[in-house]
Amino acid sequence: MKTLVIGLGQAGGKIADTFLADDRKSPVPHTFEAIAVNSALSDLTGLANIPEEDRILIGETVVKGHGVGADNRLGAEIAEDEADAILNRVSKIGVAEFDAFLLVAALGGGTGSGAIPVVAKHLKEVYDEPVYAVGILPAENEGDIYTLNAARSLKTLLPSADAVILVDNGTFLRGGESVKEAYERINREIVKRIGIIARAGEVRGRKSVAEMVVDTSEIINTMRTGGICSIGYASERVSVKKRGFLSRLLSLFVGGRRDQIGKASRILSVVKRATKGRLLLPCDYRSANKALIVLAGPPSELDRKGIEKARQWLEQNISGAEVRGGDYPLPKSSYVGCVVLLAGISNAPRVRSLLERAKIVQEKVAEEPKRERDIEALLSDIDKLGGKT
Ligand SMILES: Nc1nc2c(ncn2[C@@H]2O[C@H](COP(=O)(O)OP(=O)(O)OP(=O)(O)O)[C@@H](O)[C@H]2O)c(=O)[nH]1
Ligand SMILES: [Mg+2]
Repeated sequence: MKTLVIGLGQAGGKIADTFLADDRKSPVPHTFEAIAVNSALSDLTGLANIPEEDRILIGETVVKGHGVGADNRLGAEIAEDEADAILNRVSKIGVAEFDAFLLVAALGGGTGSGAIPVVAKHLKEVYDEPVYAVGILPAENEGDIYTLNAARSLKTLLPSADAVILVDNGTFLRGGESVKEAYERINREIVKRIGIIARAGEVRGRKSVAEMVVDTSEIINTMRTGGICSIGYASERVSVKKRGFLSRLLSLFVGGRRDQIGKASRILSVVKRATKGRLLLPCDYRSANKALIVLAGPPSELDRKGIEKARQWLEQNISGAEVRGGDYPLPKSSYVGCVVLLAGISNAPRVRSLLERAKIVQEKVAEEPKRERDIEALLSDIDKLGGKT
């Protein structure tokens, strides 16, 4: 699935930049192209891979290239005012060669959080290609303003984008580690998982073609339900023996079936681990409406029956009935890796706790002007040093 990534704000820009770096090293390059949009000049200059002409500075007359300081209402206003500049760049890159847009932003900040629903809305108005979003949720300890920003941005984004893949920064923290120390790892994890899904159906220049191809329409159909999506990943090392003709012929009669059963059960166990393990957004996988499984690895390990069995297992366990599956042959790999995309999730405790906290913060913020007025009123009762008034 050829994808145009638009990174908004600092986190979005860094992740878009990582998508490009990863793409150029991959066996199927040019599956991703990327643009970065920001109101902070230094964030844009800090990018390493996105070409200069694809870095768009917005809001220069308002914030003078310094960012919006976590004010996502200002971020949204700036993006609305300068939507034309973003759309012009998109049309110059040429949308005809892309199958989908992928907008990426942290929902807790200002620029990306405010801009992401605005850009999604404008793209949907102009283009037929699906608009997907990756939204980064703040870790729980990042503070109230991030929580409120994320809740407001998410509420606006969900109806504007075709589907929203959520990532919880808090999930990936190791003991004692700060969120900042984890950024690079989280960003690589996002890019790896989405990269496998998008590249699986891209057969250009590929030596090994998949037995069960995951084509673009299957990804689009899985995400069509919209709503909240999460992505899981698990892998297992395999030893791929180089066998001669005689040994392969012999294995057809002796031990061949046992070999296949071994591979099939390995696939089922990797798929189960990817589904129940560390998802980008922790959630109850059983509440998903649709799912897509992509198995990547050496062709000899990608047992068709195993994938089918795993697909059936997931089909029986999620709330909806549509589970698609396919393989992505990587002849040189010594791992079998599995990506599971869960779409239309209705139960994610982290989203619930974020929205509950945001409601309390919103009420607190609404009360603040009243408290200020109270002090003013109290002060007016007090005489100045010089006497009355
Ligand atoms: N996963 C991840 N999260 C990040 C990264 N950089 C910042 N964040 C998170 O993003 C949120 C802040 O959003 P930013 O992207 O920095 O904000 P911005 O869009 O640039 O907006 P302003 O700086 O307010 O103009 C916080 O929750 C950070 O923890 C990153 O590289 N990766
Ligand atoms: Mg910033």
